[in-house]
Amino acid sequence: MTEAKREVIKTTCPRDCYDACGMVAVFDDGKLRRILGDPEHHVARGSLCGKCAIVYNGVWRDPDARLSQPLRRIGAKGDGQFEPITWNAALAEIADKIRPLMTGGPARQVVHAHYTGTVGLIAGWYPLRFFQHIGATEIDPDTVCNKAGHTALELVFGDSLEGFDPETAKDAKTILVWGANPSHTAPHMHKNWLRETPAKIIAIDPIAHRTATERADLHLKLRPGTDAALAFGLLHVALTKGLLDRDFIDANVIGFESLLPAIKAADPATTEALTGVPSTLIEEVAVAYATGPSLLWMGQGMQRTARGGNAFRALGALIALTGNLAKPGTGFCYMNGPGSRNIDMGVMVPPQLDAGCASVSHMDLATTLADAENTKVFCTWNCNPVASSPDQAALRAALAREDLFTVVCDLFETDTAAYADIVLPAASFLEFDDLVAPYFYQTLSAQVKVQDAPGEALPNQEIFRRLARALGLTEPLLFEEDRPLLERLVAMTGFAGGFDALSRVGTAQLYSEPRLQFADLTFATPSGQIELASEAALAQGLPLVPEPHADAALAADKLRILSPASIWQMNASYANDSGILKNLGQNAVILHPEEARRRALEDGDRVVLSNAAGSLTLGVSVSDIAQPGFGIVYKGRWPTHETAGANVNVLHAGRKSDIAEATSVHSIEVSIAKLPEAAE
Ligand SMILES: Nc1nc2c(c(=O)[nH]1)N[C@H]1C(S)=C(S)[C@@H](COP(=O)(O)OP(=O)(O)OC[C@H]3O[C@@H](n4cnc5c(=O)[nH]c(N)nc54)[C@H](O)[C@@H]3O)O[C@H]1N2
Ligand SMILES: Nc1nc2c(c(=O)[nH]1)N[C@H]1C(S)=C(S)[C@@H](COP(=O)(O)OP(=O)(O)OC[C@H]3O[C@@H](n4cnc5c(=O)[nH]c(N)nc54)[C@H](O)[C@@H]3O)O[C@H]1N2
Ligand code: SF4
Ligand SMILES: [Mo]
Repeated sequence: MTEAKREVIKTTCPRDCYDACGMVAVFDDGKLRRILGDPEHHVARGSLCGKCAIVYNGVWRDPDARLSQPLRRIGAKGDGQFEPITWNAALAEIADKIRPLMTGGPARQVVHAHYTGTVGLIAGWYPLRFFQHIGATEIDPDTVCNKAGHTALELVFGDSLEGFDPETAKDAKTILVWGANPSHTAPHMHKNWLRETPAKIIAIDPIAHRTATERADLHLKLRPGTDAALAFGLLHVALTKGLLDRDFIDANVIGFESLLPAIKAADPATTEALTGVPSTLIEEVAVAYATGPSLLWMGQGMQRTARGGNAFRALGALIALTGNLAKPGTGFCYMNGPGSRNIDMGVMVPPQLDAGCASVSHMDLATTLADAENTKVFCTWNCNPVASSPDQAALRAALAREDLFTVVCDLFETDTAAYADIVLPAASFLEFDDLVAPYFYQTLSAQVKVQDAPGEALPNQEIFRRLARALGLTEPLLFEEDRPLLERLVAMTGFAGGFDALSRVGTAQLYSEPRLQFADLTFATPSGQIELASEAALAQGLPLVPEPHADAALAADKLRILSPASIWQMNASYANDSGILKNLGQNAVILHPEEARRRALEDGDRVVLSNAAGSLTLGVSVSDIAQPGFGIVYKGRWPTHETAGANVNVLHAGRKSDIAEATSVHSIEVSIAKLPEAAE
């Protein structure tokens, strides 16, 4: 027997994930066998996360499961009945709908929603050129995810997109993981980065997730929505123990005096009463963090609350007043944007293309789509709103509008695609070249084609080039090819040898030494300093300084619902893989044993969660990873797979956070009622 000739191609996972794993596609005799973690990649170290190991060798490579041809609707909206059509016919039909909206100024009646289905720099950004050029209305992508945090950090530090360099963990004595769950959302950081650092790890999260239980030396199990009060409590201890950094404050910080009264009032007993965190732990963590050097990982989960922006500003005060910045082993990380590698995304979306676009919060998606006068065409790409966006019932009703022409561009026939007039099949990251700028490490990675796209599926960028052509547009930037763009983006980072050289190594380490965040101590705020007191905030209708806010406890008959990331799904991507579905089991609300007892509920009971936005029937799962006062329902199920035809977003009315009209999905309140057996 002769041995198969084995070859590998390196590529990169472009999911919206901190890890950005290097991968290898393994070929035997020229046939693609498996997608594995790249053994040479510093993060993956030979293994993908459990979910990607399943789907990249499952539904993502199953040509029968993928969309492979453009489709035209033949049934009622929402039924998902389609007939295949040619690309030319599909694009001509879409162009016929858009063209009349382009006369006389920006085509704002064309509304588009997108997000991070892929974070590839080309496939994630290129289509924006088209929508900017025609002057469409954009559903502001970050408002469904992390915009409150971005805006708050911009107010305080002038920048939210340059975080600490993870390489500096070797210099840190303490790492706070605050409102993030790496065990689910950054699995290799949980597995390796947090295990290998010599620093003391402190998790601050209402949920006893695996990072809190397996990696952390201490876990502050605060009540949801009480982060700002906790930050002030930590500052109180630091103040009384003389651990504030007066030199740093004098040189760099505006607003310390305005915050002092609230800091003085936030003694440990008061803070314990507000947050539920024992005062001894508050003191211990305050000393550890303030003594430093300390890193602060600012999770996206914790700003998805009604006062999430205020909470982030309060954390900004904690960082600044303890001087945990601009020294080895200090800093905060919300995320590292492409700019931390000198990549100017203005190259991808040149500002001069903007023909007068409008922007609407994702919290207003359903009402925007229901507005027949102002919304005529709706296009989604890189996202699945029916599964992931708020106000699910209202959104479905709006999408059912006969006079709304809907175009859905995806890899799969999602719940959103079921409402499309035209479905456009997208190629996946395995099927074309692209670049990934990871948002934790400040590295640069190549995404390399390892197989052909199924049928006639095309990369996002090619789809929108063809649509521009069908519309008769002539702006050259709408037709720029991928390759020169890839080369320009690589060149900006200073990596020598271009895209081909990068493809050979997979991931490039661009810096030889850990970088210092805000090394030159200049801040892009109006004053050039760290603004704890912010006139810009006042102008936005916010308080001048952050407040020690803690959400009040709910009435006894109400329950707060947190719906964070599941270990088996990537947002609502992956829930159509049979292996994933098997691992997920039945959808449930997780309740603490005490909470379950109080409501006379047991494991396996069926309950209805309801509020003004909608209702959802779920099983009960009793576990002490929750606390009394809230339940956990993981995000990411496909509504169509659920008996109720809905997922947790049917309970989210689209309530906005205090800053930037962003999501407050972790502030959902519901009533909970037990279903009699056999009812439903
Ligand atoms: N209840 C609740 N809801 C939430 C959240 C929560 O915490 N709780 N989190 C929110 C957050 S943080 C986010 S970011 C959003 C995410 O919400 P979405 O952006 O809607 O994310 P997904 O549901 O994963 O949808 C991504 C889609 O992109 C498709 N896709 C992948 N690659 C490509 C490609 O190359 N081209 C095209 N055209 N499509 C592609 C995938 O098949 C998938 O259908 O959800 C939000 N919703
Ligand atoms: N497996 C997996 N990985 C993912 C995703 C996924 O869906 N699945 N989604 C990706 C995306 S789009 C994003 S934005 C990131 C998000 O990454 P993370 O921020 O890590 O994820 P989340 O799961 O949204 O929320 C993290 C934590 O916030 C906590 N939290 C909720 N309310 C509060 C509060 O009031 N205070 C505090 N302190 N904590 C609170 C939750 O208990 C949860 O443990 O993950 C990315 N990675
Ligand atoms: S989703 Fe994240 S952990 Fe999983 S393979 Fe991709 S980058 Fe790695
Ligand atoms: Mo997100």
